[in-house]
Amino acid sequence: MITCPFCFVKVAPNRVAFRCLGPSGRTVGCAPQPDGMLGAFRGGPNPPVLPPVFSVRRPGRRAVCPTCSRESAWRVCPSCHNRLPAEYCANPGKIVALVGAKHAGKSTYIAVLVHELMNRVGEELNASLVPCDDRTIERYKTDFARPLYADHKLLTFTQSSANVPRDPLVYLFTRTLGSRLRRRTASLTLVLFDTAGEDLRQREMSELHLRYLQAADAVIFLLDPLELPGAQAALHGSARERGGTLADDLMSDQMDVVVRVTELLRKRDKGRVTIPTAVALSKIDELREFMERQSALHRTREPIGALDLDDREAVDEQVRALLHQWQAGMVDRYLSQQYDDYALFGLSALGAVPEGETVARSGIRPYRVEDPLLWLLYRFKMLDGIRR
Ligand SMILES: Nc1nc2c(ncn2[C@@H]2O[C@H](COP(=O)(O)OP(=O)(O)O)[C@@H](O)[C@H]2O)c(=O)[nH]1
Ligand SMILES: [Mg+2]
Ligand SMILES: [Zn+2]
Ligand SMILES: [Zn+2]
Repeated sequence: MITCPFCFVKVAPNRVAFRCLGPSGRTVGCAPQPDGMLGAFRGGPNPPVLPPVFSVRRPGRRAVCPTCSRESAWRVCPSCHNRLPAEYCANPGKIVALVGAKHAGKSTYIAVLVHELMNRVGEELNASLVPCDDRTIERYKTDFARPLYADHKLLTFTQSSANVPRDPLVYLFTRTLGSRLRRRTASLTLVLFDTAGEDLRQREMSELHLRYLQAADAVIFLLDPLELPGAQAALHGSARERGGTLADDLMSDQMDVVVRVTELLRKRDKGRVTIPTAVALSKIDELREFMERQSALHRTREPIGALDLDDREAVDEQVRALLHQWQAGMVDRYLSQQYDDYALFGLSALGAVPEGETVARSGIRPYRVEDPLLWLLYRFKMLDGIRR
């Protein structure tokens, strides 16, 4: 079974469909036509116009279109008509889902994480990050990279919720492992929905988001520390005056998303959640001056091409201590009750507090954005852990 990384329907290998390549040059092929199924999946008024989808009795890597007889290797999901990349069919990766409440910093995190994985971190880990379809490439450019990296605009101000597409960005993150003689590759499928938080808060979670979480092999939660009761107070120098109560914490958007998603995962795992779960405080740049200088969250991670287990433990401990200090210890207690395998992180996509609607003049200097991913890679035995 392959799980479609777009609609998360499980597809038996013999049910994979194909899209005709259509006419090109002198080669005949079926004329493009509106694809209602793909249109319905993406939402919006105009369905894309593409050559038609067909299925064959025994699908292999290629199939001959029954209408025009042209051979095609363009495999698609029979349920949503999105392209199923060849590498994904051959080697379906672990699906990593990203969730967080509105304004937790998801868009910014996606923009910066993808950029880092393609550049600095990709190099360090000897890994590639490949978009799974053309739309991911295009949307990353227009909705994420251009506004943030070229125009230095905060993403909140460039996206109105009315035109946020509901299909995810999908990437394969692939590492080459093993010795020279026994090389193999292993992949993570990063499925990045930007709207998840808002939709997850609705009483009726959408079918798509339900399947998304049901298919996930790992979850990254983004929590906005500025929304935690005690952190606000810390920022305003009155940390000790306000005691957050349990009810208070549960009411917050941040926690609401965590609880909803957890309930769903628990149902799936029939008890405690067993998949590795990274819980990351975003925007940590805002709070660094309130942390001790020598602390783990003041250090940068050294690029050693492995997970530094001592550093990992130090960060985990510090974030736990911060949560308790900010009267958000409930978050940690809740996680420890519900999850077999969770880890705490602190990161900053921007690296500095933004100025109005633009990023800080010092530019985008991401801090520990890749940490959750390194830990997940380690958990999936795709990255070594070392003690120094
Ligand atoms: N200080 C700081 N603020 C951030 C960072 N990332 C996002 N923000 C702020 O949080 C707001 C919401 O971010 P966004 O990515 O749109 O959140 P989303 O609703 O989860 O997609 C932005 O407008 C920024 O002001 C960060 O790394 N540091
Ligand atoms: Mg967003
Ligand atoms: Zn699909
Ligand atoms: Zn055809």
